[in-house]
Amino acid sequence: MSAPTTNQKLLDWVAEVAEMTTPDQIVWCDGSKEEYDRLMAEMVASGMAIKLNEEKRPNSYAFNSDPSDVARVEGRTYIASVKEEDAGPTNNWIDPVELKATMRKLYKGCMKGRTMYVIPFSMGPIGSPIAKNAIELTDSPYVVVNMHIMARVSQDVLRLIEKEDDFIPCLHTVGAPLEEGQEDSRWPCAPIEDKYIAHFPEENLIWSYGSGYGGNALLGKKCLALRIASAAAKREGWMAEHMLILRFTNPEGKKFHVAAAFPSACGKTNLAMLQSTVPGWKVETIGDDIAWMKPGADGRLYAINPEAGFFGVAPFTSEETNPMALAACSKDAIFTNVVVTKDKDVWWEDMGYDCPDGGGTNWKNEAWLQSSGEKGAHPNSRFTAVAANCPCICPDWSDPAGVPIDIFVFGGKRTSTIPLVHEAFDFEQGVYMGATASSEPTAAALDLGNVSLRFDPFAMTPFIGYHAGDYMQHWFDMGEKLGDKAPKCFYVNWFQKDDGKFLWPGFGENSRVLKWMCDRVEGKVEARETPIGMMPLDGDITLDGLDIPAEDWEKLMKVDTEAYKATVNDARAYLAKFGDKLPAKMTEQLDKLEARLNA
Ligand code: GTP
Ligand code: SPV
Ligand code: MN
Repeated sequence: MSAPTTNQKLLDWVAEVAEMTTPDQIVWCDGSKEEYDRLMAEMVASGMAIKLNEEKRPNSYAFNSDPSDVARVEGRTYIASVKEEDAGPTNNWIDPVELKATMRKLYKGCMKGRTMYVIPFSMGPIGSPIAKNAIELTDSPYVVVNMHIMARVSQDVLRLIEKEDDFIPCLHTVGAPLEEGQEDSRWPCAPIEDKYIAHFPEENLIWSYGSGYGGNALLGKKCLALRIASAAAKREGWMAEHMLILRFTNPEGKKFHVAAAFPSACGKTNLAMLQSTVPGWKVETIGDDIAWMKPGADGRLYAINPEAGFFGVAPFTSEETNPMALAACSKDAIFTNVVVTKDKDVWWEDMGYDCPDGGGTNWKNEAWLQSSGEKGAHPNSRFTAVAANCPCICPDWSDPAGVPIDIFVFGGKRTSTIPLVHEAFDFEQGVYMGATASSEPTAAALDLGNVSLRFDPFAMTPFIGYHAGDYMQHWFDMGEKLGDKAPKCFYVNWFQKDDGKFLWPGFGENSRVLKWMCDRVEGKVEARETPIGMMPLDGDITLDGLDIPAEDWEKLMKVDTEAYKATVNDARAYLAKFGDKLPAKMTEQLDKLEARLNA
């Protein structure tokens, strides 16, 4: 196939990679439906994909990964900046020259027996001043079809690359060359010790080896839109954040835009698609995972969603918890590591009903019965859904200008200590809240080990492409730049438990908390001052129609001073590792909080 571009830089890079990786053929992708259907048909024929029941789930497919390749691998993820101190204490670092030498050895001949796909894609609306043009080279057809949904794949991107002579190169391989006559495995990948998810932030370059799953392989997402973009954003004065974006409209038609940062598997997709239970208030989704934000001409902060689809956690997605996500994947969807039922539909744990016929094929591609008590879907099983198929997608979701953010929300999964909601006194305390956010680990990363709690600044720990201390300083700097136009900051915790039960019903009911935030932005309600921030007065978050005993509400709203003091000590110990890169404003905030707790 002749290359459909005249850009020499791109042609040279493709030729150089092909020479190193020796694929059997090169296919230039165009993002068309014909291409999608052809690749799916090939994968169905090879046994990698399962075509789902056309009546129940039109145009949809299921995949089972290798049991060793089911989530991001943070221990194998590297920020290879030229200087080690620029990667900072939260990232793995290897000297870029050394890492490239190691990876070149692995890349040598790694696409033998396979096709190398050239995927031109844009993160953000094609041609938008905030968007980025990129090329992913991959030997995984699964990656190609997922990129079709998650990014904007089009030959129009090649025209922009020709015009600008610029693109972000993203190289990916599953790391499993095929010898002559060797039969392929259902989900080829490399052993964990050979996997590398490598970023070279000074060169805007991504090299990924050995995994075919999610953020390890769909390089537009975490690698480009967060790690590489966060480093570029620091240099260029904008923000790339692990945040959902939603629009909340009140009965009078006034629109509020909320960007919220929760760690992986802590509720972003759910909040982004929330079905409001507050009469007259409505949520529309703009993004569920990543926000790119720039100050606009009016001095406010404008956000776009750089993605075009949702790569969402399947388990627990039900009619009751997230009907909009279910609707989004009712057609044109890809499912990875869920149960395939006997009539070729999908099922997962806590989908709201038992598995039809009592079982099917589990995520390991084995016959499975629900009565076995074993989980049928992997806890990090995912759906890939077209954003435009979501019934509550915001009509302005792909407006290249973005939406002005009024409210930042931070949070994580904490079964104790952290109340349902509190508000920062000012933006600087908001930055402190975001920077000391903490969460209990989830299934979204493979190798976090046996930790009970981790600090996860702005839910970005695994995604900051540079020194986390400089990143915190960047937040303070953005606050100064935005001045009184900076969003108001809040901290939430939907996950407090008592006797193993959630105290707060969560999901749609979280709209009650969002409404309180909007009332605060408008100055409609007063709040009470506590050592940790401003909290709702009784009655300002209505509990009508909820069955929450008074003592539970008290627990949800309690500031446990002693537990908080312990948290401050933990935060100090955690922040100590930032050394002289810790912003002075962080220490100031710690001291102030401690003084308020001791008062
Ligand atoms: P990533 O895609 O990994 O970044 O995850 P995410 O932050 O989008 O998380 P998601 O919305 O998929 O939620 C993860 C898990 O949290 C699911 O099991 C949800 O059911 C659960 N969850 C989300 N919101 C709530 C809530 O308000 N209350 C409770 N109890 N659980 C929730
Ligand atoms: C996350 O882990 O935060 C995800 C899934 O959104 S992945 O794309 O695999 O990173
Ligand atoms: Mn995420």
